[in-house]
Amino acid sequence: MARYQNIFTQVQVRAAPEMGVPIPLSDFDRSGNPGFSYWLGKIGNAQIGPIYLGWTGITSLLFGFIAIEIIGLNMWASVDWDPIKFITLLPYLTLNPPGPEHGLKIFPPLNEGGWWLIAGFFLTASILLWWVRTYRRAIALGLGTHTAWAFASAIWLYLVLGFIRPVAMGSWSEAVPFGIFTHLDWTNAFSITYGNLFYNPFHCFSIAFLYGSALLFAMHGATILAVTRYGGDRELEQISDRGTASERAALFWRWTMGFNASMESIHRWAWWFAVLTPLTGGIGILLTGTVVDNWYDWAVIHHYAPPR
Ligand code: 07D
Ligand code: 07D
Repeated sequence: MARYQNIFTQVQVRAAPEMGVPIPLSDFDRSGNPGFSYWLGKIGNAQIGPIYLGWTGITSLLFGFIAIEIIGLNMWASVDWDPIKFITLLPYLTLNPPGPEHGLKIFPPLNEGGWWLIAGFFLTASILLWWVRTYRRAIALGLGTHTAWAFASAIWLYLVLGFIRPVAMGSWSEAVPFGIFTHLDWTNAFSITYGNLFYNPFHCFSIAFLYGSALLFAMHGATILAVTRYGGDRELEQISDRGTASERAALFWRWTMGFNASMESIHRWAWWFAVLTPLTGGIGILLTGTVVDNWYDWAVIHHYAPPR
């Protein structure tokens, strides 16, 4: 039976759920009884599950839940346990790191950043366990570990922001607060404090890769959608069994730009642009305050900005 004609006209499968390729896994690795969702089928695969939890998944979810719980309860306490205020002011509530007077103390008073440290510990453990899960599941399925390493790049920026740089600066007070708008206030204050982040070349790199990621994603998504009528959305088959789709897509880009990425290399382009966004960003943040105190002054000295 045809699975789909193109990605817009998927035939939604309603047979016995597909449990995946036969590989030597225990039953536990395929827990859960798969179900189907018509609406999810509209944007992806209609089958939900089997889901793998395993000990890394369970502990990651548990630790993540503990972190969110600590953050949420502290926020609720900050509005005197008023449920209406908690909901209406939620985007502006915060759990702040310890003040500068506590330096890198491991046990500052709970209400002076102690809760922030505990929440941060559980959130970090949760994220790292989720990373282990992506790595181990990829290995178990016989895949490359590209997803895990891309995720590691985001984790690098997260760790620089909340752990590595504060430790290098000798104070938890340098870290990001837990709060929707307060983490934006922190971002703004960080830029001002260190002399305008626009003059940090690593911020520039990060932005170029971020914008580049959006551009590449748009170009690749558009190209594949444009050739679905020739079967282009079945990208892999198009690599080994060249049909008109890949060739037309490639020719389109040679016509318009003189150059085309290959069906394989476009994914490397995308992976690298995405990975380099937080990777260069993390370098830029780590240098701030540790090596460079004022990026504008630095830029003037290094002829990156015109002389004053
Ligand atoms: C679409 C995948 C889904 C993920 C989502 C995020 C939470 C947080 C809050 C417990 C693309 C889920 C959010 C779990 C819950 C509490 C208190 C990913 C998608 C929907 N930021 N940031 C947001 C985080 C930093 C900045 C939004 C996290 C740095 C700016 C959301 C981190 C700096 C703007 C969010 C982090 C910074 C945002 C939407 C960690 C510099 C916005 C995110 C762990 C990099 C935007 C109100 C999104 C916004 C926004 C989460 C770090 C700057 C709340 C988890 C410190 C300028 N950030 N952020 O869609 O609307 O990501 O803010 O490091 O304008 Mg942020
Ligand atoms: C945050 C990686 C950590 C996330 C992880 C995810 C969960 C949630 C969710 C279950 C995003 C964990 C997930 C816990 C689970 C569910 C649902 C990645 C993160 C591990 N900036 N800026 C960047 C621009 C200005 C500032 C990067 C633009 C001003 C600071 C990016 C502009 C000032 C920092 C970028 C602009 C300023 C940045 C982030 C324009 C503020 C950083 C890249 C047009 C007034 C960060 C070197 C990224 C960085 C960063 C873009 C302006 C401050 C490219 C476009 C001048 C302090 N800025 N910025 O991938 O790396 O983030 O800087 O004006 O720390 Mg900036």
